[in-house]
Amino acid sequence: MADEVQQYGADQIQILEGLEAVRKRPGMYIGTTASRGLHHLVYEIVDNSVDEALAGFCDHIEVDINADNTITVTDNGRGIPVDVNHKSGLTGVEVVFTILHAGGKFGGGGYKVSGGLHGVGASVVNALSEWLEVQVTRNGKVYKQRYERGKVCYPLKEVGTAEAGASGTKVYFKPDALIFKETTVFEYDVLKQRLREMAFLTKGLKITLRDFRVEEGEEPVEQHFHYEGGIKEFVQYLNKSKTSLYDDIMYFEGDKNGVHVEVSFQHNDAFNESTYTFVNNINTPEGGTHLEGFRMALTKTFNDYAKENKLVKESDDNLTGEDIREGLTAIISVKIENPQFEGQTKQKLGNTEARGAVLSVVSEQLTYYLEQNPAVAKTIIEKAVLAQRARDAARKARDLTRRKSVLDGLGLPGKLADCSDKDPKNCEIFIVEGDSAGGSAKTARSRATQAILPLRGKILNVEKARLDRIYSNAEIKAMITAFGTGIHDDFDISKLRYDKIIIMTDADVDGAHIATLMLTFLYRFMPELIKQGHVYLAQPPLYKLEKNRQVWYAYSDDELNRILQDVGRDQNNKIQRYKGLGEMDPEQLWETTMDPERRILLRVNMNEEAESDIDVTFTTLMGDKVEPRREFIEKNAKFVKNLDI
Ligand code: 28G
Repeated sequence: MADEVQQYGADQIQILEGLEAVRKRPGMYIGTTASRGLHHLVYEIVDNSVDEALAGFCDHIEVDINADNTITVTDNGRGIPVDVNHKSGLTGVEVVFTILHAGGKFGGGGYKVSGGLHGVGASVVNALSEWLEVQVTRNGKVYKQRYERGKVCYPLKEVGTAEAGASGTKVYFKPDALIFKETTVFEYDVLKQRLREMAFLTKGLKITLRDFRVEEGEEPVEQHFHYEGGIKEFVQYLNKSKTSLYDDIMYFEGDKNGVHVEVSFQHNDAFNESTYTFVNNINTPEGGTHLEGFRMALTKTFNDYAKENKLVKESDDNLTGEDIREGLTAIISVKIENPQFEGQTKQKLGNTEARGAVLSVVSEQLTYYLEQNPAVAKTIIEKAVLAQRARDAARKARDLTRRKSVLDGLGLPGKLADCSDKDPKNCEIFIVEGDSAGGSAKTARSRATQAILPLRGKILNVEKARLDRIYSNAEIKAMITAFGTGIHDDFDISKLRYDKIIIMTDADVDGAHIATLMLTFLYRFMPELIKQGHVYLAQPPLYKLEKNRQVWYAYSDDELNRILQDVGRDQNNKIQRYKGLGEMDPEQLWETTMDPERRILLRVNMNEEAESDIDVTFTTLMGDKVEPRREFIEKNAKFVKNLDI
């Protein structure tokens, strides 16, 4: 293709040097060249379409994952300008795809620091693609240009006439395997999450996601995301499997100090808060000024209302923000010209004008809403008053446990059979359902490095209990103490006493439920353990097959069938179905589930990209000779996907 490349002027050389820099240090521009960075390419292109939608000219974006893992993004906007800009001597299209805009969108840490109209990421995507083709429909004509690893293959050319009134942009690209060495395979669910979020954040916008990687003759997988209610529907979606405290979903919108503010929220009967904040459609997991403004508005408005309407006594303590936010699901979305991102990972909004803007939009409109809807106001305040009382009780309970040094890891729980090795890196702890299985596990374990903590019966569902009950729950206290890290503000991962925390429950529905409850606890109280990959699920077998003094274990019905196929179905087969861990003798438990050389563990992952989806996904971690089991495990691991939903 090189001979087709245009004549180089000084400008072109500069462009090539710019895109060359992107190829040399891709991490600087997309954060990582692992799977996350690969998916980032799609968001960069889609961002440009979303910007066109925000400008009011586009209402449909289609994203296709083609059969060969290339991507096609299509929008029905105005089409990127095709005329030559006199200053640069380039067409608008070429500017968008070849000029690396000053500073780029990414700070030193590789995080996006500016969303803005017609974002600057397209040239980065172009630089990191083996090839990229753009097709623009505009002025009744269709234009096309192709690039290879960022280099222009031919000048923008007219390739046809458009249908009457049609306009838009289509971008078709193949991520460069030389850059994305780990993987060039797109994950449908990852794209789905982000595109759904984009659709929630841009009301009225239709986004279609299609996956053509299907068996021959089958229809592509296809999903549509389209929310006329925008973030109000986002809140409804997040609360859909919860019991809301009232029917309305608050929605406030306004402009102030050049900040566009949108806020939506609703309370449910649970106790945790789920607030997600966005700046120019970019998630800000560390919050910042917009979140502060929202919290100030909520605390002040509800306290004022409660006092004025005598729902609390004048002499009572104020409700704290935390009390008012108990059970709150909220989305805060601001659009701002020059967002400043702060904090370690640049995920925290710094613009002070955003604080005032959110504070004033929410205070004003919420005050009015509460006056018009006294029943809703009363419901929320009553819940907050209960939270206030529980908080007092919890503080007392916590102080008590602290004094006993239980949470400092001094007194280990009596039920814990600890390991002898004191180096956490070598150690693992099995959290085992039931005393009898706990007994087998204690016998079976490798004493030096494996600790066993048996838990009795179902553990407390922390989603359905207030802090005072949680802190006084024996099973939860035992876990906290055994891990050694403390929780919440006291959490310190460097004190973790085991490298692996392995949840070992029966391979049935009850066992799955118990595992879910434990994961819920870990997720809410020690999310770092999950984020840093310390949490695992053990995989006990479902069947034992004996034949002619040989033994096989099967971890699924399918696997049992496969084995039976191999060994032949006849009366010499002795098949035992394990109803629980307790039915295995220690030796079997060791062989099948605990022996690091032979067992299968699932590592629990948290998807930090789309945290609003609160999903927990799994990857497999296996010993040798277990390849056929993978499929089963991946399917069955889904039971804890969407813990929160
Ligand atoms: C399908 C995948 C990605 C886009 C537009 C539309 C305009 C535009 C895009 O302008 C600004 C300034 C001059 C080059 C703006 C069209 C005003 C009037 C646009 C997209 C850059 C960019 N008419 N649609 N960019 N110009 N869609 N979709 O990229 O120098 S990018």
